[in-house]
Amino acid sequence: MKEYKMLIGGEWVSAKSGQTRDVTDPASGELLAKVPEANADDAKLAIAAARKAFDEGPWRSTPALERGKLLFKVSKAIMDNFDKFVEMEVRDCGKPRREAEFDVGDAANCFEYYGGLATKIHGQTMNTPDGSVSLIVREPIGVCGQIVPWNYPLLMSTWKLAPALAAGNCVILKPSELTPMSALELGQIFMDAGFPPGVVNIITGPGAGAGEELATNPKVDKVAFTGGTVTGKKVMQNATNNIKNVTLELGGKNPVIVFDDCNFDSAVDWTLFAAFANQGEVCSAGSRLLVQKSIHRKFVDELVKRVPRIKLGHGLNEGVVMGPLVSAAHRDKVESYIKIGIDEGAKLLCGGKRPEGKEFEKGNFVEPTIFDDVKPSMRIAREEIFGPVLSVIPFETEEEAIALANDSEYGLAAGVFTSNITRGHRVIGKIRAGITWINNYHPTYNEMPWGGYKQSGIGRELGLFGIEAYLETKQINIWLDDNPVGWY
Ligand code: TXE
Repeated sequence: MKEYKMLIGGEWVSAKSGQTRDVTDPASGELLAKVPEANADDAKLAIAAARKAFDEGPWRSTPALERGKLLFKVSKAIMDNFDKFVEMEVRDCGKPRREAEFDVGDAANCFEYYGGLATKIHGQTMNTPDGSVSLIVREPIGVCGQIVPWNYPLLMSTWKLAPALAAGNCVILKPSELTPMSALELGQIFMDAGFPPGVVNIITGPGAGAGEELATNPKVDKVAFTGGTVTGKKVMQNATNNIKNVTLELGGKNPVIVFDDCNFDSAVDWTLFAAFANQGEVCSAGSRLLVQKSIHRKFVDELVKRVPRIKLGHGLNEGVVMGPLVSAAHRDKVESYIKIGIDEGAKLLCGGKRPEGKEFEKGNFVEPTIFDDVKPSMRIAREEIFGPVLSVIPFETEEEAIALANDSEYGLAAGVFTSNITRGHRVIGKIRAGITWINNYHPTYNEMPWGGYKQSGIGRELGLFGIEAYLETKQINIWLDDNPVGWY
């Protein structure tokens, strides 16, 4: 058990109230750590530290090359501590080891990517009509509040920190109260790398209080949030206080469309991964399977046949590819949706319950669950469950598949399986979603923009778009004629 402090203004501090929160392993209930329970007062201190570092500190004038090199150091330190981070992520949020390994590697690569981009922030020059020399320059936005969820603690922290720092901002990061450990460990890496005090502040605490303060406080220039759509709406409302720049990455009810001309085996494999990777606790999870009627029965039978290959258990155990849900409360929510699905008349094909056996007794496990004959109007077809629950809806024509796919308040991700690439392009072109795949699902690239249409969010993270989200734009017009114009 480790006792953590949080990082404010370059110092490791306790919460002003002295309160702490227990962090437990969702697979075993084991106490892992105690972390400070920040409230709005602590958030205000962190905001003041970031404000001071931005307004008075050396960060804005630190050459981009130096900022980039510091981010390279962070990347290297993550890789030097690869196993430690992997184990921590598995224990903290319950993911299987192989997925934690992807996350830690991706996080290191993301810091490296944005370290490289720090020196590639360019402005423009314009030929203005009166002959002035006109420049467009890019500047950091200022102080950024960054609020991240519990499903990818290290990676979501990274997606927020790396571009913001590359662009020259100062930040206050708040990880989820359920999974704060890797963000705090990252804090130590920032200190060791030599970031000036106050440039990176990390506070741990709940959304009500600490999180709300980051969204509301007028000294914060931007708030970037990843989490549920209901919370995202609150963050956006609170951000109107001082018209903050806002980036939101919210929920999804993402369709996977399988046509009868697909590569059958590969489509089955990816469909299971789409739905059940990270226990389905993924905003981009392919949780709605739209499958063409001509192969519906065969496809669903094959899915069900392969489900027993999904080994549940503690993510550190050999061969485990599905861990527990993050908390007992979240398991209750997922189980309530399973009950809703049964009550609505969907056909439960497999799962729907907790696994039996001693190793599962103390964890928040739910078996991979597939519902067939789901009607598009059912709640399990419309609402984000955020667990290992797949809803299958059969369709007949391409037009019907597109209409069903778009029949959602969300628009985060989508997948299409077909061996007709023309059809693949045509269908994806008509789907209102920001992240799409043809003939696979989930691979995510630091170079590619991540974010959603409709109620799945505003703005994009990652890639060049990700650094854009942390830059202001200024025009500078230079008059070259010394003679008075004679206006008056
Ligand atoms: O997330 P919240 P919760 C979805 C998923 C899940 C549901 C609720 O469907 O079942 O959201 O999960 C902070 N002001 N996703 O309640 O509330 C909070 O402390 C400012 C989708 O765990 O969105 C945490 O740091 N901040 C998702 C972060 O917001 C607030 C990932 C996310 O918490 C706040 C997670 C407030 N008023 C859940 N209230 C995705 N898109 O990946 C909470 N927070």
